[in-house]
Amino acid sequence: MLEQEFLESLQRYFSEERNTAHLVLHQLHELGKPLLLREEVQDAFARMCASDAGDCLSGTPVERMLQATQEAVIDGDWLYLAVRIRVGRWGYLRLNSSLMFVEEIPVSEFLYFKERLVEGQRDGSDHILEIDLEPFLRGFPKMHETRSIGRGVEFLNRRLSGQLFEGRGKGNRLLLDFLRVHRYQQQTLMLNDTVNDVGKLRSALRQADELLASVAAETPWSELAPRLRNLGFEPGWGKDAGRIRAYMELLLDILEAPSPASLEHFLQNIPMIFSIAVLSPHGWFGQSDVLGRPDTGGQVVYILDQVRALERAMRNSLQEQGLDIDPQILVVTRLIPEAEGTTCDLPVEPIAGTRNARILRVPFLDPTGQVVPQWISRFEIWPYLERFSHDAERALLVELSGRPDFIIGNYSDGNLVASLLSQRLGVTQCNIAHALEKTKYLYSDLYWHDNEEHYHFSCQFTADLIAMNTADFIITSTYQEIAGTGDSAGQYEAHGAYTLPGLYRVVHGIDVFDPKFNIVSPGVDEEIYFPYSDTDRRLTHCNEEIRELLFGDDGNDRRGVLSDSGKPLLFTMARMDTIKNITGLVAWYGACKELREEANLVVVAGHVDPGRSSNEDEYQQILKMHRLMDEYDLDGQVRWLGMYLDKAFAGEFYRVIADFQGAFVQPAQFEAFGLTVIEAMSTGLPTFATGFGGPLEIIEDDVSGFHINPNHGAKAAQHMADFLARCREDPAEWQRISTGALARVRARYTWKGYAERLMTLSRVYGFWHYVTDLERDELRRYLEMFYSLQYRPLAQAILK
Ligand code: UDP
Ligand code: LCN
Repeated sequence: MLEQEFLESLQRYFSEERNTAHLVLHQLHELGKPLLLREEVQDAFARMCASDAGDCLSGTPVERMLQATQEAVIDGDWLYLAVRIRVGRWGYLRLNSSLMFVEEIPVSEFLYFKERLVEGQRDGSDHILEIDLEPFLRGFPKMHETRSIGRGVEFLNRRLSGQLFEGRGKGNRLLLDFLRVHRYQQQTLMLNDTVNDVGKLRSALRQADELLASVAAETPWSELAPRLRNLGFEPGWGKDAGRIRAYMELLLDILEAPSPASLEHFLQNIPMIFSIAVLSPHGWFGQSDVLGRPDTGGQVVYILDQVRALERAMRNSLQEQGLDIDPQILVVTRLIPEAEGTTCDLPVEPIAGTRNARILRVPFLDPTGQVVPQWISRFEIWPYLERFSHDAERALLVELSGRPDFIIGNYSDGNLVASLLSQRLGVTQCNIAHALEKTKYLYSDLYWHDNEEHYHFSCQFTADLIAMNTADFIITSTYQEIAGTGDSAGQYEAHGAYTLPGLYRVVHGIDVFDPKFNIVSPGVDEEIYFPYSDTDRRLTHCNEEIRELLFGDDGNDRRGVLSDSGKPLLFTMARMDTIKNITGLVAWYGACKELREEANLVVVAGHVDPGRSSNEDEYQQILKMHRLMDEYDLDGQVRWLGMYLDKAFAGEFYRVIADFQGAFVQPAQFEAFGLTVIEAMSTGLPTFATGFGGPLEIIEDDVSGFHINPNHGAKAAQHMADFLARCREDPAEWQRISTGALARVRARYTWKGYAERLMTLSRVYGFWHYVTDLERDELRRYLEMFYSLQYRPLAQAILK
């Protein structure tokens, strides 16, 4: 809803300043486009302001309206606007340039107008399935401040702990019950049956406190166990007297007068997660030789690093709690019999750098029960997931000898399977999107039909909607992933309201103010991506090979030989798909004389030989690269390596580029997060990265790197040339950004911090799940119906 005051001022303006208002609407109509994006509206408005008539527009409600417009839809005299007044706050307007009136309309009317644009006037019924999840969320705590977005757990703790412990000891009783449910296999943890009311718990805690005060703080649990057991305590309170006592005192404080902080602190250490299932069904999931294949990128790197960090955090925390338990983590993915030299045909594979984590592979079965032997694109996997979820469940239960304590979904398919599994098993579910496809492709919702054959977005967006609403909590790598910036909508925010014409219309899909959102940013493997200046740790044995790669002959999937090897190197590395925009960077470089003078360009992406590509998008990009190399005559200044660098080698590669006082460039049209950006920064390499997506938040412009606008390539190239020229004159400039980059990653992007936070969230949400009805049964039932009636037929249709 728009603010009443703003609406009234707008209406007043339309009646009092009819001429100017008419001019504005007329100019927008004159653009001759039925759909206008924010930038187009802004550009048009800037032109109006610059014209003679434009002076009087400044400071008017019309200016405010257009500044906040995210989307405009035009048909005849009608103009419909989606207006984002603040982060996460939307309103919808319709305006008529003949009648000169403006009014607020409901979101469904705005979406209906858009549908008509695509479908034309419908014959007969206008009926379309309308999805509105808002009624299910009424009465559920919701945040209001934009600064609270992504900090859901803090809000929930504050809000619910107050409610829970209000009046007549209900909260204490629930807490007691919660402490009595913990078990590991046959072993009871925390409290045994003798402590069956809050009075007894208090009394047992007091007696334990006296006992613990009388022994040395280092006295281990094993020595104290017989006496503490008599009081009702089981393992899980701490490894020694000092820790047990501190933990029990914390509980006494909570029973006396709880605070959100003490409750979070207490829950942080509850031994309740011993095994985790991480779902990532699609693609090639392996530990080597898989990166760079279609669909296989940062998600695999992320999960493997995440698992290592989680295992470490779980083990530390269990040890601190005095439990000799080996945590188990299983990454559940699909088994691909035609594995092409990878390990993707192995049913179980231990994960290097862990004690007990494994990849568990379960094949996709087709409707006749036959194993699907080959890799299939992530856009085609929808019909296999339901069956996969059952097969994976059986395999998981066997492998873990029981159900997991926590399920993490990854990407749309993993999140959907996580939803199915966690509902069947009654386990806390966390989602990680990695990249929400809807925001990656312009109008992928409105024109879903046109893309259906290739992308099956109808399935994916339906799966996303179900999974984001079933998840107990969602973690994101950045704030912008949830709620964007002051100017542009976030990836999740874009799922608030949209339409798939002819299929269904979503008037309330997800709310960025929902406390299920938490920002937990990933990190880099610090053994691999360390600063170039850590000379003792450098992999000097790689130097010769790297020099050969950079300056050796061409041929053998390499193109270009750098004629001046003394210049700084600009480096880029990514999967070669259109959105990564590697060809964009090559074109900017080719066209910028100054940049070509300052630096050489090194590209690690795709294949130089198009015959080696197995993917249409990559193939087209490769052909374009060759065209650009020819057109700009780049063979002496661009070194293109058609290969994937092994992880450890990649770490050293970034550092060698830093030795050359070079820079890393991430030129994507959109990047959901961008692991390469934090990798480069953590080696101390100044980085220029796209302003669309995660890098906008990772990098503080001109402090820890630079933002570039991929739509303004010439400017971006000049920006890089200017920086390198400044560095040439004064090496302190390069150092300034390099130091800023290192500091930024250390402060914000570490796996240790990630793992500790995620484990805390899993426990806290698990607790709230237990003591309140956060499960929202009505919503669950509604989504089950949506799954059966909408998702299933869409998915099954893919195989027909
Ligand atoms: N990568 C790599 N070698 C290569 C190309 C990429 O190790 O030759 C790694 C890169 O270091 C990063 C990941 O692949 O860890 C790519 O993740 P990012 O988030 O940048 O992009 P995505 O591919 O997920 O879209
Ligand atoms: C997917 C992407 O597209 C990247 O931007 C992320 O960095 C990666 O997943 C890991 O989350």
